[in-house]
Amino acid sequence: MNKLLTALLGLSSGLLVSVLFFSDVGRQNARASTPDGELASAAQKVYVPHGKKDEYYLFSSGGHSGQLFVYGVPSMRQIRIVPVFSQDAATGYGFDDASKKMMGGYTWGDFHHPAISETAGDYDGQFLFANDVANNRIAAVDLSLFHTTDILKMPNMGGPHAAVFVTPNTEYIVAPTRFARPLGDEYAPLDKYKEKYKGVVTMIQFDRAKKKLNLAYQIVLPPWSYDLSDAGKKMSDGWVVMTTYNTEFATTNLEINASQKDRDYIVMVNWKKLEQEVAAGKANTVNGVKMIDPRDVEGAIYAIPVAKSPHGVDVTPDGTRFVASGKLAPLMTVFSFQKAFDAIAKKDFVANEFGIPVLKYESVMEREVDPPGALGPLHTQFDDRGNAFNTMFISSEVVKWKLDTGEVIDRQPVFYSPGHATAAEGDTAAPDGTYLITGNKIAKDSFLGVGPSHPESLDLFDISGDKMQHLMSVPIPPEPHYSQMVKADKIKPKLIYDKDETRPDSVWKADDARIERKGSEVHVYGVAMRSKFIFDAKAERKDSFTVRQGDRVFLHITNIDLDQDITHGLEVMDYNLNFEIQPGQTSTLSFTADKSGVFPIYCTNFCSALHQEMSGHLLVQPK
Ligand code: CUK
Ligand code: CUA
Repeated sequence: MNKLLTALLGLSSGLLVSVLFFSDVGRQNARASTPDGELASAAQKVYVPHGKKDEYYLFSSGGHSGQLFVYGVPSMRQIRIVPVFSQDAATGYGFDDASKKMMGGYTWGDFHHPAISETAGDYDGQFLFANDVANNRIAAVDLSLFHTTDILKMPNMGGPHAAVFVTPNTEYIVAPTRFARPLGDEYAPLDKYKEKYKGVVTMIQFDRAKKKLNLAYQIVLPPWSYDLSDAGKKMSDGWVVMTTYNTEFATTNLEINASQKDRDYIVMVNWKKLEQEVAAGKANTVNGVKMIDPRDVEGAIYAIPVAKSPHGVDVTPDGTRFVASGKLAPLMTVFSFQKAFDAIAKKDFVANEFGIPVLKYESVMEREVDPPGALGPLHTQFDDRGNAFNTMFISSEVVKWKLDTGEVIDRQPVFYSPGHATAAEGDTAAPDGTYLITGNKIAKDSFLGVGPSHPESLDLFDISGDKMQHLMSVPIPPEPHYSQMVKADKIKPKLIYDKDETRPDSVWKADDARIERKGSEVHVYGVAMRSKFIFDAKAERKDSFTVRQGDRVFLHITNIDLDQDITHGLEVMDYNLNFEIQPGQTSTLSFTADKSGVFPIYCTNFCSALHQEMSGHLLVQPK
């Protein structure tokens, strides 16, 4: 870690450690001396008594846990963990047939950036999209059920880190890659990096009615690393901006070799133009996906020089500008879309890199914002009064500044080392300007010790005044990258599964529970209800069933308790099986009964006073 930071700053590691150390002591002292009145005001602002609900949902990425964490703001109570890319024992996600198939053989993911579906540049609260940087997948979560409904595997990609960002009407979910790789899963030695390796952006469409993700087309790019991206809105609608690093084409020791040049690039791509060209049949097919080279399309791609190895790039709520965060350069750079459009019209190019026209920095840059001593800017968020908020990873603070003038208005310490920040509705066309949350990588002394590794944390700020007020810190499992904060009334959770979610294998009446044998396949169409399982309505013991060793068993279980929060679970002892069935839901879990004997089945989700009695037996007759 220190080595990395040293490389970032070009400081000796001893000096760097002391910089960090002194700044932390300063923070601890500042915190200890907070006046009682301020503490009481902070406590009052986060206290949500029972019977009242939070104002906002916070949907936080779970990083390498692969899951989605749901919090209420301002209480910061964790309400739910929604399994997305990783198996989850409690719900049976990744174990039941449908979710197992959706996960495509993977058992985990690395989820960095959630994106709520948008209509007219505003969160519409219907779906949330997630990226898996490790296994090149994008997921869709249905926010009425808080359930992952689809996962799409993307070919030709090398880790969709700069994903996912939606265009203003969710026309596309945009997923640029982090690592360049040879296209079509081909082999090519690293010596051939510049010729054979490619960067790729995947454009995905989402069918809201079918709740399905579809690969639309891919854009092939130079073998740079694409770090973050954002979609234009209003006057910049139709464009996507992306930060790059490693324009040095380093293939080893990146901490040094990818930080050589003073400038990397922002890449601007016009997806509306590319969409037309793809529709006109101008794309090749690589690995089964339509792929277009934007250099073949006039006006589709430009590069803008930016301070070396930038991290976040964020489009302002009005869509007129985008802010790049320096990471290795201690400054934020504000670029103007209008200036970029003018420079393009005037062909104000300074170079051509890999066939991409490079716009003149001075022609597109509007201002550089360089607060003294603020180090490691990573991400930018916005309020409704023309202010921007930047996380500073190294100097461990949030900086509030005016977009129009670059004037720094406030700086507040963060505990510690923030990555992203999330403002209320902060990346929409209409931010709220109420709360800001930082996702912190280091907790150090903040909480009771739990061994050598500490939790990550979230810091909550009230940003409604001129000065930000730190309200509280909460520990969070790894790893908070980006999150989104959406007004609570935009989310419309269902109380029970709809009948239209019903599948052919649902059973709605206990009397219809039955067992059908097809050769060596045994299909159990059963129900779960308070406080029993009924697998076979005609059997003497309705809650038990018998199969032969080696049979393939399919448990299709419907929870017929159509009542809020009456969830059942079903385990099969010694078979390593458990899954959950929510009210009105039908789930299928299949397994091979390869062990003979008697295997108790019980409900794993405490559902009634007679929950302990909710049980039965699987009997497996030996061969
Ligand atoms: S990244 Cu984590 S701090 Cu993956 Cu969005 Cu910037
Ligand atoms: Cu059903 Cu416990």
